[in-house]
Amino acid sequence: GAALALSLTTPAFAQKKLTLGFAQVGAESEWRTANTASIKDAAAKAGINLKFSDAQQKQENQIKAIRSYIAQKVDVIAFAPVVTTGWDTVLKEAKAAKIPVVLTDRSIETSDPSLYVTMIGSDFTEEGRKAARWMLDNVKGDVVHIVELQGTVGSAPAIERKKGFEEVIAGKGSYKIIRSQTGDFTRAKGKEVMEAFLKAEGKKINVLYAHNDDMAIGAIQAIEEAGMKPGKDVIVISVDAVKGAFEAMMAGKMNVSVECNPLLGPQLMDIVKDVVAGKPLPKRINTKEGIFTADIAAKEFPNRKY
Ligand code: GZL
Repeated sequence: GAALALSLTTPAFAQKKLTLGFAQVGAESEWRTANTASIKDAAAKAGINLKFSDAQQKQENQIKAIRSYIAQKVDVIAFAPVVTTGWDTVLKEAKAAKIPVVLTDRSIETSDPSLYVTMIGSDFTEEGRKAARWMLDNVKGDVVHIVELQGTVGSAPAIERKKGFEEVIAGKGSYKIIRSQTGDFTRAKGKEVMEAFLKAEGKKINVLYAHNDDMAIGAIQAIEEAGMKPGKDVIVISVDAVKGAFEAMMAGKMNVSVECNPLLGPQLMDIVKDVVAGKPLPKRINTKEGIFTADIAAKEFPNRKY
């Protein structure tokens, strides 16, 4: 009848514009800044109406933002869970409101995986393995003393980057993690904790393994202020491969950074459209990423997008 004909001919611009509610972790690192830019840019390009919030790395703020998106009846909710636990209650509220949820970047522990449609992000365990494999191939010695700057306590990247690294050095008696503490993924905290490591262990430290470049860059300042040469006296192994890491590698102050790709925006918008269209999606979508060493940093730098 006429109604059917009308609906079939409704022009694209008249179709309801999709609204995505995104609850971001914060703005703690270069990685996060690039991730936010990618999401905002991709939403605009996809013609998706984006509601965006920054939780300053606090879970209660992310939960508040998700509740506000439920109240505003957005079409889809997406977020990067700052920590892995404590999400079931608010995700049940989203399910009751029939709003699909997509996880980005970091995963969660949940008693009910049906509470989210899919998770798009990096394999952090493999990132930890890549960091350790580079160290075994490039740092030799009868005893190698490692200090570790962990990411945010309870976050998937911190848990899994630690696990992957330790998996590879297990059984290699000469590689020893002598200090390990969180620097909360920030430059300031990374510097502060590295100062404490240096005070306690000084020249005994051979390697720094930092779970992200921002903490590594803060630690590099602490190493220099302690009169040691980062990249030489202390081998610096990091993760993310953001611009700051390339600059440190070109200056000879960082030895390697394992890439963690923040540019999830375009894939996320495709997922949002697929979810609304009711298309089946895999539970886990991995982002592609490599590893970058100081010797190729200058050549690769011009190609970097974040
Ligand atoms: C990893 C992301 C981490 C980055 C940090 O996907 O969750 O959080 O490695 C960021 O730089 O703070």
